[in-house]
Amino acid sequence: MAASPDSAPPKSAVTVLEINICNGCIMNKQINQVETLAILGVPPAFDQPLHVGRPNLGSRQQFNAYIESIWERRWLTNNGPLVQELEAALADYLQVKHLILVNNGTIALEIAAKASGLVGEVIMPSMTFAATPHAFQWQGMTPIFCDITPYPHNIDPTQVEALITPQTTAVVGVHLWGMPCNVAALTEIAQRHNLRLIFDAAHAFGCTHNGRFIGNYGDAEIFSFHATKFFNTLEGGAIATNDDHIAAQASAMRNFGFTGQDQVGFVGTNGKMDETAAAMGLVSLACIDDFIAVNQRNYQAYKEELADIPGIQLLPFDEAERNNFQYIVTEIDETLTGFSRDEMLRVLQAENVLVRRYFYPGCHRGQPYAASPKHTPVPLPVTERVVDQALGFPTGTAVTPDDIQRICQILRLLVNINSQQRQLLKRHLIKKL
Ligand code: T4K
Repeated sequence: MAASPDSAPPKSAVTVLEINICNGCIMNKQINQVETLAILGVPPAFDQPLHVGRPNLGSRQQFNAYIESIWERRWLTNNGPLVQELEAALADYLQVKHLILVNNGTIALEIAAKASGLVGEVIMPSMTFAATPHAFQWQGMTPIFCDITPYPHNIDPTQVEALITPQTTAVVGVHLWGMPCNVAALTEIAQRHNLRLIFDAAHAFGCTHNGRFIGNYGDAEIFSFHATKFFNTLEGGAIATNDDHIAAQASAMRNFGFTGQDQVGFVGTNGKMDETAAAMGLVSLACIDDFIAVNQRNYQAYKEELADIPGIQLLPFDEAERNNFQYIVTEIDETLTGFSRDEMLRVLQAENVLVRRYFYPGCHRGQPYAASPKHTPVPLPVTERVVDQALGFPTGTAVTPDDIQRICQILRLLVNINSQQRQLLKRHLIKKL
């Protein structure tokens, strides 16, 4: 298959790079020369896109059987039997006293905030998905952004105290990429200032900290079981807590604040998980060890492949703990790679490797937070460096070690090309903007 004239690289680049778009090297293309890069107009390395967040699917047969049972029972939602079964199974898995399933991680955060009595200002990292600050802002609270540590990319406890004001009611840590926050330091600060401590553990289901599952720390922790998470319930989430009062409040709040039939105790919302979501959760739970094993295999493959590529630093998991390995995150150091993170992203996306700039440009630079300086009272230099350098790679059950080897061949080629080729490629990237 030859490249069409439309997709051929510009003539100047063809001449100087001596690009040779031949039939043979394209079908099963060898990624060993600049001219084999799809950004120059030849076909991509992958026929189908490789996604970050392609859902893991368990047994279709088992899922169908659950759907049949839902059909038979005519019990579709409102604390149905599958929701109750999944709730008990997840509480048991995490060894936590209370686990309250809800319909997504954002609602889990909103309910956890309300159930913990939060108002006023809440200190949190900007280096997170928009859902973290939005859940609090949506309820009339004020997210105050704090910087992160260079590794892991979590809220920096040494900076939290300076942000505490008389309006502060909580600190929210995010266990980004499933890597635990400095729980001890945050707990100490929260206790000393009489603040609530909530963890956004959207990425950290199945991970431990000091040998204990995430879900057991702070006043409450929340999970996301969105389709893109390694363990999913289609859409879904949960609040995990060992606090009986928070659990009772959260449980009622997900059901409009009903505390009994015809009895509304306080304001609530509709955070109920339905039976199909719970069915998916039960199917996913049956395969959770397999999903983690695949993620770990892929992580090891990236680790080995990236080891000899300068300037592409894989964020390591603490292998003394249990990890879910669901996010493969690197930091790109342009001074060593010769290409910026965004240039690499464009080269890789042209190859159908849909890498992601999670969480660019940082919540503090998005609305409504950018519009008011009150959200960002201090500079966030580490966050701003990381959002410019972080690049997330595809993993999960849809990705194989061969895919990873091929992805890393592209990276190796980019990092090792000579300066003349690099300049030409960069000019080409600029032209394509
Ligand atoms: N806190 C944190 C720290 C979070 O990261 C999140 C969510 C939350 C709180 C809130 O939890 P939820 O309310 O969402 O439960 C995704 C997810 O929508 C979001 O859940 C997640 N974090 C965030 C990090 O990522 P996108 O914008 O990356 O999704 P999208 O649609 O681009 O999908 C990613 C890739 O996966 C695509 O390339 C396509 C592929 N895909 C996606 C879906 C949904 C599939 O192949 N099949 C699918 O069904 O946000």
